[in-house]
Amino acid sequence: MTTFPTYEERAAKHPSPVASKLLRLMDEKKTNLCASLDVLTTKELLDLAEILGPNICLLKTHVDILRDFSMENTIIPLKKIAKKHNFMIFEDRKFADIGNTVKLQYSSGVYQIVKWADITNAHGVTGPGIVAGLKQAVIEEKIEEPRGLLMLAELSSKGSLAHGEYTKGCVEIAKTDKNFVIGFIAQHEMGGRSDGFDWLIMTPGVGLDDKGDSLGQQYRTVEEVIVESGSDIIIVGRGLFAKGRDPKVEGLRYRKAGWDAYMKRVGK
Ligand code: BMP
Repeated sequence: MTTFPTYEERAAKHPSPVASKLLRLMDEKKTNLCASLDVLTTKELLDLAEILGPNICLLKTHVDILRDFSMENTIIPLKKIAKKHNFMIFEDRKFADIGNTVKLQYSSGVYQIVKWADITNAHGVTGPGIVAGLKQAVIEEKIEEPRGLLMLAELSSKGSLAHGEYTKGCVEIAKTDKNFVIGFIAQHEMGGRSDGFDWLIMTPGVGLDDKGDSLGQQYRTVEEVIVESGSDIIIVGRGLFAKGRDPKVEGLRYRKAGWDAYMKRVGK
């Protein structure tokens, strides 16, 4: 049977400062839960961040959904809450253009993602220039805090075209920059820790009560994702805060489920 190293062991050896910081935080805080907050207003985002903060390692945003986004009223307070509760921020931007365009999208416009998100992600459809372009934004903007990128290797939605050769191609693109690319949004492990790579696998499409939604989302349980598929981080959205759910209660519940599954995986 394969033995899995702990988050702590991986943190100590990881070549990426972002991945290392995240793995250490997960170990110290005892959580592998990422809250995905697709909400319409800054108030809802900040309120949920405050409630869920103690139970999460990572908070995932889609800032283009917010009706009232601003650096001053959204990002500055969100960063304060992240510091207070010790979690990192992942903007789920899903970049998908040529290198030069994504460089501009990452650094400029209304959102200036490179300035505040520890982690962002990209599709592999345009080829390795996407990694180089995003990395150039970090360098040219002289961002001092470490930044990390996830490649979208597989998707949770029904009928997704991201599988087989496409997924393998994403792994090859990830290998072009092992300090900047920290892992994958995926449904399974991507080659484990072979060849000197220690990819972080973050998995959306996780739900303990529902099987999916009416628009193609498909949910798997925490146990399926962490123990059977070898993922590192569960990404949970509506399972935490949909109408009728108490985010405090659900935050604790998913955190415990995620941690218990991790303990089982590492054989503790
Ligand atoms: P929910 O748990 O409410 O279904 O939300 C899932 C979140 O994860 C959404 O923000 C979605 O954009 C994202 N996501 C996903 O559901 N499946 C993927 O394969 C990739 C994603 O980023």
